[in-house]
Amino acid sequence: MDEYSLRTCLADLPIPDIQHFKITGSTNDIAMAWSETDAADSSLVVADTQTTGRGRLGRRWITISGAALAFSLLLRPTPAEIGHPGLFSALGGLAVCQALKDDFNLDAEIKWPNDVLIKRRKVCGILTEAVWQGSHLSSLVLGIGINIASSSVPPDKELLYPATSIEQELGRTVELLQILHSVLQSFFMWRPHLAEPVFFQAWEKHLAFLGEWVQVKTGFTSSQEDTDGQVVGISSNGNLRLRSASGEELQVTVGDVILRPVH
Ligand code: BT5
Repeated sequence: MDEYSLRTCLADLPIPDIQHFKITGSTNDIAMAWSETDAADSSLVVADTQTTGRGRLGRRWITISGAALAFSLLLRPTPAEIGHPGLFSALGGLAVCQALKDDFNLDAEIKWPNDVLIKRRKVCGILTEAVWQGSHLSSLVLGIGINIASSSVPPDKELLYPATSIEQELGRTVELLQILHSVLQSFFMWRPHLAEPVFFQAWEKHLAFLGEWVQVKTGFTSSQEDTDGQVVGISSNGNLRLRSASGEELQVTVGDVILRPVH
């Protein structure tokens, strides 16, 4: 990707400034450092490849140059948004789902809290990180990685969950920049609706495993505390709502969702 095409392609979107790297550690790190300056809301960092791309809990995110998208939006939350930092990953997920539907008629789903799946394989990972000044939330960095070409899909030994790419699902090549534009365009379309009923309706419409029995790994330690239940929906603060075998409703605030293994 060259910087001129990037700027030209995104010129119609409300993005005040762009930093583009052929190679960098993590676009989230660049955006977080940028947020310490007077960088404006919706500034964008894009990289062709990342050497230390990351997921949640210090996990690694792999970005293959020319085959994948890796970008981060620096967001200065408005007073209306500031109370909902936990909903931005879903906003990113919704933007990706909508772009894939509008451009390619691909049906994608959001695996709570932060993955986008096509046919139950991960095509996109999202990491939202907050920058605090004392107790004030000064910015949010919304990082999105999308597998475009087949060569972007890491080998199985690197994966916790099966992965795919847009080209693998479509069976033809696609333009990286076109997808970046579509995702950002739908992000800006959805952003004013964050936390509105229509936002939760759209999230639930795209929610993976709705009505199915899942296991949510919430422990992250050797003594995993798993929560089992049937997926009911999303709560107004972005928690995953489950119904237990005894019919009780549970809410999960953090974790990794898998279909419940059959014993
Ligand atoms: C995520 O975390 O999926 C969030 C990934 C966010 C990446 C973007 S790229 C731009 C920005 N800059 C960054 O440094 N990060 C953001 P999590 O749910 O914890 O999943 C991480 C797991 O996904 C890893 O442990 C691997 O199993 C798997 N993985 C790594 N690279 C992958 C890829 N390219 N495609 C599919 N799965 C991958």
